[in-house]
Amino acid sequence: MFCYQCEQTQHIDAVAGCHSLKGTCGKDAVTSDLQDILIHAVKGLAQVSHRARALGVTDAEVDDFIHHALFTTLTNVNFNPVRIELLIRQAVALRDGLGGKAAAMAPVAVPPGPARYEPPATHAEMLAEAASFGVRAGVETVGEDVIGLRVLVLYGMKGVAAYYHHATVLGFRDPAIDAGIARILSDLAGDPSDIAELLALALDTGTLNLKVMELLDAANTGTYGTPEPTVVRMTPVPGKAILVSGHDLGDLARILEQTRDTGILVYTHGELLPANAYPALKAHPHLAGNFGGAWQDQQSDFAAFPGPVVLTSNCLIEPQRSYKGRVFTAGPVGWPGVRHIDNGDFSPVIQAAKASPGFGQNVGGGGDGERTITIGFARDAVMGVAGTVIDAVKSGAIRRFFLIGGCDGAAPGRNYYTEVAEAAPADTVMLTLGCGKFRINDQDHGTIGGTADGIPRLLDLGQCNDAYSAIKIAMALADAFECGVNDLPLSLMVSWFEQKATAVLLTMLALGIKGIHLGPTLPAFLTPTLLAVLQERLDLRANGEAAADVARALGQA
Ligand code: FS2
Ligand code: SF4
Repeated sequence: MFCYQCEQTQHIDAVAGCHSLKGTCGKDAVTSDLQDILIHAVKGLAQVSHRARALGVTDAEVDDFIHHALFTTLTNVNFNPVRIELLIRQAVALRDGLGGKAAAMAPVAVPPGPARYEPPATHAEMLAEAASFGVRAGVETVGEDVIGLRVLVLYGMKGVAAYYHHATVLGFRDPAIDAGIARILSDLAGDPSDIAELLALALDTGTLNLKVMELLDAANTGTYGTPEPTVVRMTPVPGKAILVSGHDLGDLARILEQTRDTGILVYTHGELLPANAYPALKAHPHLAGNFGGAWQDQQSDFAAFPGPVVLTSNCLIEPQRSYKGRVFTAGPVGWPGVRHIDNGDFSPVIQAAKASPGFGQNVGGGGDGERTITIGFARDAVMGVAGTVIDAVKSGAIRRFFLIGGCDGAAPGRNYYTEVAEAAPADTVMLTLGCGKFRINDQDHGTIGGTADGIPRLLDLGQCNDAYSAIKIAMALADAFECGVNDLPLSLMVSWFEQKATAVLLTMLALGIKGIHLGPTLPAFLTPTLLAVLQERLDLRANGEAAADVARALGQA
């Protein structure tokens, strides 16, 4: 196996990457190799889909398969080699079916490369070929920079696929996005080696991702309403309970509907915390609040939860024996031996909740009392008070905005984001999003001016999927001040972990947003040459010491 797609990749040898028997995330070598083959097969499907589209032949099943299959290969999503192998064979079957339909319209030459992949009959034979499909195959010929750019595009496309998947399961799709995904993957299938061409492909990926994030925003708000500032209970209440983790609002909505009037309470976990701010979801009286913290805390959170846990997307960590029997996966997620719900019917979860003890009468009665936090400052909530915010900037009451957040992880360097929030002075506003918010949302940061009705100093924009809100707020502020986004009093302290963050980074680069601090460490696949290009063109910065970075942002250093 070789994988270096996420921030927690291993740094043991000269080339950083997980390449022993198991990655840091718990992905084993067989699953990793099969995921490489799946990517190869999906590229082949995209080659055929791209060419078929030119003949007017499209297939929604193929389009859906592509983003679903890519999503299964994201960090912390699917660890089940049996399901990955099935997807490989399905990709080839769909490719051949689509190729046949296209050939009926006009003779189509099957392009060289992944479109000609034929999976061997046996699992062992399939694995024996895996090395030739690894992300670093051919590095001796094309060099590290070309490989780095190819994977930058591939990982960005994985993020695009994940966001698009969340939109399509709510019934929102866009033929132009399907075409864009097929085109970029098809281009990648040709193993481009020209640096300028690859840079253009990376920016195309960022531009496509902006479209996808816009569609996902429309899907979430169109289906569940516009998030509104909401006080969320963080301590549980007595009763039978289900915990829902991941990002998928649709699965959470289905669970809420299917548990209506059963007496079972539903709690969010991790990246589903923002779901509590959507009007149509919080209207369910049995959405009882949030339990636990970010994904990296799940082993203690899930062990302590007295009921079933549903993972609707990343991030899944190896379930411990003490709670594995209560874990369910849904959608693209998988772990061997963990029950999977793939038809939207959560009855097995409800049965498990009824059979579990639930929270007893003494729950939440500890010394801390009831804990709450306020969330729901997506773009409409922030822009609803735009006049007040703009006046506060003009009067000097708000000196600067800091966007602090993104994907989180367990690495010690991630304390940087807590330290940035601590160092940010009282006349600054912090925007946060993603699971990185859990580093800063358990403290009271007060309000601008310190008054009860002042602008809160910490505004939670939502999931990492809501990076679109942050971009729209920045653009609206730039319009209001008649300047460019790069001229705003705004510093971007972005934490990255997995491939959705790569997609968002490419979007920011495509928009020409400069001066992003990216950490806690820079992606291992970005070579020194590529980093130099990004630093020169976009002033991409590595994290320094938190207080010094804040002082520099404020012009004090
Ligand atoms: Fe967090 Fe994990 Fe949201 Fe990333 S729950 S790091 O994949 O998607 O942010
Ligand atoms: Fe390693 Fe990250 Fe790949 Fe897992 S996803 S194998 S931790 S680089």
